[in-house]
Amino acid sequence: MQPDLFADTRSRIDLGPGAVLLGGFALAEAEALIGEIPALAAVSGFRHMETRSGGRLSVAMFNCGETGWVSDRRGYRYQAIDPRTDRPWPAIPPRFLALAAGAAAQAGYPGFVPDACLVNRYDAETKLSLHQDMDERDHSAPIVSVSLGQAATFLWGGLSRSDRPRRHRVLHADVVVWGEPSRMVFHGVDSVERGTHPLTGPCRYNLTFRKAR
Ligand code: MD6
Ligand code: FE
Repeated sequence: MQPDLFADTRSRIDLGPGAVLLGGFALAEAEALIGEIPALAAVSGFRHMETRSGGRLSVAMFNCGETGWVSDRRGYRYQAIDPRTDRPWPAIPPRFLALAAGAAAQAGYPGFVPDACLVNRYDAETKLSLHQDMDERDHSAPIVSVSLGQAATFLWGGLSRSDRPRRHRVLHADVVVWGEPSRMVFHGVDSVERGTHPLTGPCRYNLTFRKAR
């Protein structure tokens, strides 16, 4: 990892116990992270997954890692085989793993080794309603969520769905890490900002790292 040249200007926002927004944490690596996405997408591929109710998720996604999160008419789960290709998901690139481990360590979770990385693409107007990430078997590990490209509003609620969420702007290269006792906090994404990012155009990518098994 690059030395922390911008340590003075990076903001660190405590979201709650065990949860932090690391402003600009991925700046040195962001362009290289984005550069990995086309080759991964060529193996797996962005798709709008079906939901149990027959709708489609507005976020386009695929996974890399030993296991991956899927949604279809049977519900949500993790599986080692990509249902679109009938083959394993592509491996998590080493620079993804290094970034995720570095951010987790910075947030107080040393030794984070994710086995799943969900690659999300939010096109203009895409939102993700408040939810908990609860399909992982191991809730003792944190979640590491990397924002790339267009800025968006991240919603950070509480442990109850009715807790009113706070709104945090998440910019290119910001990383949010949350673990116990905030691991099951309701969160979401409200409105990707309009405009064109030099590295991603109109869209926002999000890499979400988990230990699922
Ligand atoms: C974010 N993403 O994009 C946060 N969760 O900043 C998520 O919380 C998320 O993108 C579950 C599935 C896909 C996601
Ligand atoms: Fe989530």
